[in-house]
Amino acid sequence: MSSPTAHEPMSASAPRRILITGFEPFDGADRNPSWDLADELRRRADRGVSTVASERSADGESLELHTLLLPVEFGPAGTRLRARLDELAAAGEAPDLVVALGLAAGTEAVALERVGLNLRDARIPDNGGTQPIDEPVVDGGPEARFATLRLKASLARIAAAEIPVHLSLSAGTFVCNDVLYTLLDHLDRTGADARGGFVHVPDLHSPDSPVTFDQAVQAVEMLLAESLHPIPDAVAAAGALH
Ligand code: PCA
Repeated sequence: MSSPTAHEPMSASAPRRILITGFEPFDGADRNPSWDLADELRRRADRGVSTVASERSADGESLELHTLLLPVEFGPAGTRLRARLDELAAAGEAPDLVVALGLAAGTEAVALERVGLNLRDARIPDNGGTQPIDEPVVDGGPEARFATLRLKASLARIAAAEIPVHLSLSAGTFVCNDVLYTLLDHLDRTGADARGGFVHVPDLHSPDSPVTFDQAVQAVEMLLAESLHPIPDAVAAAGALH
């Protein structure tokens, strides 16, 4: 292949593709900020104003950001995500990066999730009325799967922007964990060349939220930008004692 010349568009290469998921409202709420966040990330990518779009275009690459709204239901959430990933792969549009977003009400920071557990244990029924207790997400699957995003590089960058953020060792055992585990399982089993992971956000619509909606947008864009780099994660101590 010849290298681009002044007459060729810089973004002639295949676009970098990202899939972002968010959830429907649950537990009596009328909105879920995770979906509003996904939608805003898409709008910004479409307008070419996102951090990740501008960093890619500086490297001569274009960006395509797709979104998917997931039901807060054990089973259907993972099934819908798998179906969309299969559909994109069949169309030759498999994403390079898949990041699922969810609400963790009452938390103090953007949480970059490290681990998906093969465990369903619901404190409340899901939106379909199902309340599994101590069941696996995937029968016979490994006990845990680790996110493959560049979490430590992202953590450092987000923290440097003074946005409250931390690495989290548990996405809980409700539908968010289900989606994280299912996503990592699917990428692994299909041999997809994609990084995947999950971000929990506080209730961004609450006036008391410790993180503003705009900060959450910035944080996720930094995570996307860092995770599109085809290099290993940063090596930095960010472990926890508990
Ligand atoms: N949060 C829930 C499920 C949907 C969402 O936004 C969770 O943390 O499992």
